[in-house]
Amino acid sequence: MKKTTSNPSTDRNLFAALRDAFPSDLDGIAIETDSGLCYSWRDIERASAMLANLLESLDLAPGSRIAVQVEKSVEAAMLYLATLRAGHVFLPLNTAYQSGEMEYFIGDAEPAVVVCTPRNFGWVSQLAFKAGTDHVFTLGADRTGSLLERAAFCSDQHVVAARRGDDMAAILYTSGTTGRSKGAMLSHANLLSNALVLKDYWGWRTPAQGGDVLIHALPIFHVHGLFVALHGALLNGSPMLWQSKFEPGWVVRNLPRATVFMGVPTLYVRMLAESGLNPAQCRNMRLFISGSAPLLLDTFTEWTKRTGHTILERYGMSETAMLTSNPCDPARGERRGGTVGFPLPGVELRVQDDAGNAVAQGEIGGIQVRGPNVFKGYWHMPEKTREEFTSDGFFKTGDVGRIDADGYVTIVGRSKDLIISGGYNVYPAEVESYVNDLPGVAESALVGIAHPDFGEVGVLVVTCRDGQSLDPQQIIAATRARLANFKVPKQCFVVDDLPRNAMGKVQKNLLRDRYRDLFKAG
Ligand code: MCA
Ligand code: AMP
Repeated sequence: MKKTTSNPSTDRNLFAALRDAFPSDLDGIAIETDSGLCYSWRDIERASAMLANLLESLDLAPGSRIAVQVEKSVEAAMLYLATLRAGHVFLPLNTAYQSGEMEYFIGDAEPAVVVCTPRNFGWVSQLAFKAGTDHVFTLGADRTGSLLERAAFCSDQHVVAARRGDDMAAILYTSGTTGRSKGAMLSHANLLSNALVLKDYWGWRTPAQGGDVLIHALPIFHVHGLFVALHGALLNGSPMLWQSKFEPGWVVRNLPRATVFMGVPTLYVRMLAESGLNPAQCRNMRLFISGSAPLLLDTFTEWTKRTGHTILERYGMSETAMLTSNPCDPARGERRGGTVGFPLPGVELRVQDDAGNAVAQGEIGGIQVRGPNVFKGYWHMPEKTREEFTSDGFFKTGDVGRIDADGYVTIVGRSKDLIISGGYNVYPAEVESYVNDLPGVAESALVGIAHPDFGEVGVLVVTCRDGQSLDPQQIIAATRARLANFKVPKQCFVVDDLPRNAMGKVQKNLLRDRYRDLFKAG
């Protein structure tokens, strides 16, 4: 496990730092939801204390994993804070994951506690008990379920568990290019150092400075919504307008009440389709931030035309949280569309060729990073961890890019075989391995094709076993039955052969060319 250089400001429990930033008036509104509920800062303090006390009452070993697959709700966010507060490790899981995917995560992470939706209790609890989990609770989006019923009996006073910066705070699973998903272990200091840097870099205005208000519209089971957005607001004592599931009309209607918005490119594309989006509606907005996937130059330009605001694009990973950002402060430079800006303060970023040599400025190569935000390693995968770091401690991102003369970083592609669809990652190897096992399939290839809404989507190309026939719709239906919905190929083609190079490797670039215009309008 990699060691973080000890820094007194981040050598502590992340929750304690977030809590210190709450405004002095604890009765002010911290979160207002799209269903009209209001939570004060005191509510956050008390609810996270009660849930932390519930976790402590279970007598778990320090650093136990708390695996959570629930719909987005303020209570789910409280459970995250409570996990930090009690000194355990939060393991968020996308609600789209189905039983095969969940079985792997639970089996691999061996959580002491699993929290699922009341609807999924039957099958999730079965998987969890089989994997040795002692406690399974339920939490519904409407505040129902056994978790809150049990927490209601717990004290609302709680002393934050002492944690060192190097202690693990969360595990985020990111799929592997081959085979198994990897659990990225993030420490309190990884997350806190990143949140502190972003607070300064994005110029968060404290309540005393007129205050920021964040529209929180992203899911909270990935880095963007759970860390970048939530930590940003909490560490600044900023209220949030909270949307349980992104709906562009709601966001546009609420823009006059907000100053900061964060989204993946698909959210911007969908908001641009709203007729109510105009400069007047954005009059109080200070900052629009995009990340998780490439923001098309068209979207960047169109957004400025429609709103008068320039989107700030930044770049990060589950393993590292945020790495680069376009400037917020004009004194640092302009926001350049098509680039992801500069390495954040404290982040060292370099571009190397395959032989491990630095490329000349402006040349393309593999992006490598080092810094206090870079993760501790992959859960139970020391070999894999070693492979992904260089001997001098840089993490190989698998992204390909260049740095221009002004220092702006541009991502031009990926060396990893990954499709980013609407901000979610789809690893072709995972989908292909499932499809290859379907009756009648000889082999398959999943390629990422440009899509006007999701940026990129998976298109599946399959060949039949001799003498058999395949129905593309049935293949898609089979993937829908087993894989998270965002991994389901948007189209499937049955072909005679897959194109191969001299080494026998499938030439996915040729398939991408063949289907390039599949989703183009007109
Ligand atoms: C839903 N569908 C998708 C996706 N989402 N297909 C491909 N890619 C997706 N992302 C499917 C649904 O299953 C459905 O299929 C059909 O598309 C239409 O669903 P729709 O109702 O339009 O979708 P939605 O529920 O509105 O979701 C779209 C969404 C969502 C709001 C863009 O995908 C989303 O919240 N994305 C954000 C992801 C995110 O937060 N990523 C951050 C990762 P069918 O009709 O066939 O059933 S953190 C990260 O990447 C790093 C570290 C970073 O830098 O931030
Ligand atoms: P994940 O580890 O699932 O969070 O996905 C991280 C990956 O998302 C990175 O390695 C990049 O390939 C991609 N990514 C994140 N932000 C951006 C961005 N602004 N532009 C292009 N790719 C991005």
